[in-house]
Amino acid sequence: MRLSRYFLPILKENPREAEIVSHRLMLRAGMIRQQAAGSFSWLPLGKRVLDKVCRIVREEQDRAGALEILMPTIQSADLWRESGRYEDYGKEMLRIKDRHERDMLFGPTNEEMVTEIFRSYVKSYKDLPLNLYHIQWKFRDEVRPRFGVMRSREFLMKDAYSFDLDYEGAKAAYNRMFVAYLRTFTRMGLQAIPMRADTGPIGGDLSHEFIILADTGESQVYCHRDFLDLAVPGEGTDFTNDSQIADIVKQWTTPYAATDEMHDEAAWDVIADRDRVSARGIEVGHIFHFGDKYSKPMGAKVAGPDGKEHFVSMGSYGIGPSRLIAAIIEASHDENGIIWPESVAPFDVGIINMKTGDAECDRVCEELFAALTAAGKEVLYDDTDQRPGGKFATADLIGLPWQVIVGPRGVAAGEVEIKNRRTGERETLPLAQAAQRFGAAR
Ligand code: 5CA
Repeated sequence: MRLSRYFLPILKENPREAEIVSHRLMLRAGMIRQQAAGSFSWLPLGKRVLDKVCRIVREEQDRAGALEILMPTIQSADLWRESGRYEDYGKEMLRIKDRHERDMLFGPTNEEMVTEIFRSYVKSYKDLPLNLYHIQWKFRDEVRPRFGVMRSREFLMKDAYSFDLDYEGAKAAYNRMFVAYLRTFTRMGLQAIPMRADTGPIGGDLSHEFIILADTGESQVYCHRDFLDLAVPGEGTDFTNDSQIADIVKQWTTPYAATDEMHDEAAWDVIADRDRVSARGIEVGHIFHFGDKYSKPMGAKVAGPDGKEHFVSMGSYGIGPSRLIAAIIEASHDENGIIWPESVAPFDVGIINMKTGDAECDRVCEELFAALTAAGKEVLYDDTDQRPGGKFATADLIGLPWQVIVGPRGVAAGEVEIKNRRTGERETLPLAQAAQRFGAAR
């Protein structure tokens, strides 16, 4: 992509409304545009990151055996009357009437709708286990939308829903999502700690929040230092092996970890001072087991091996991709801007032409741009006529992992400079090697 043809509305000044660094940097880097309280458009740079985050989420859901579907955002109130949540949900639910005066709502979550799908088709335990997920916009009329996409009213959610014959099956499904979550967040460069959590309006008796430690987090959390060194399960994890998956969950739930609502002072007191981590945290994922809370009132049942009918045992599993992007920035930035982990960076490499219009600089940049693109790299080529200082500032602000800097002096000597955004390390390389460095053939 050539920057001269791109839409990257960079802000020079710090927007006054942004209280935390991720919100400030997302606005300054031209990733998002606020449209109303707690509602944002995703501009090209932001959309690329959102897509990469969703792709990782999807890959790990699929690996764990979940199946992707897509349900509508607007739901019928009647479904929610069946579960009893239409009255209970309160002001956070955006209620709408259609032209026939029928009560509708903008979905804050999808337990009812997915249970309706399930009960319409699945009648036998032989079709279980089943886990259906989608990635879809949600609306919650939050009292205090704030911090940009961190707590917004309209936000993207990956929500998965598992159906099993009994508690044992449902626990195995819960465990698979638990392990998938560990892998998902690690792949985005985040250290997420699973903590016992309150179930709120979703309900149920077993629940974990996945928390990223950050000073700007909205929750107070408590955990054992051991979590900081636990190894995350690798790509080869066998999600069909229930006992292996249960062992991983056991390992990750044995040290103490709880959010404020679930905090247990007695258990906390026995942990040595040096092992205690009491910090602020950002909730990026939340998983629930709630048994027959929805299947019973909504009549979702299957015939079991005993020939009897059983209400299915369910769980739901949420991740907020839009919030995750803010969390990644909170965890990875410096005074000059964002530092993207390679897995979610909007582009892999930025090429900075320090003297656009200079025939040799232009030629070298074009060659590099072509070679890196051919090597499968996503490249943002700054071919604008801004001064070098401005280009460097933009490159640091948008945080691509690598910068290739092409200036007249280097080009005359047959060299370019490569900068690693994270470490700040710079290296001067002969032209031919620069492209090879990013995997291009000679
Ligand atoms: N149905 C369940 C799980 S599928 C559910 O709704 N869970 S939740 O309420 O905990 O939300 C799931 C995830 O969505 C949260 O962990 C968080 O990452 C994200 N999320 C929730 N509210 C917001 C919000 N206001 N803004 C941005 N992301 C949010």
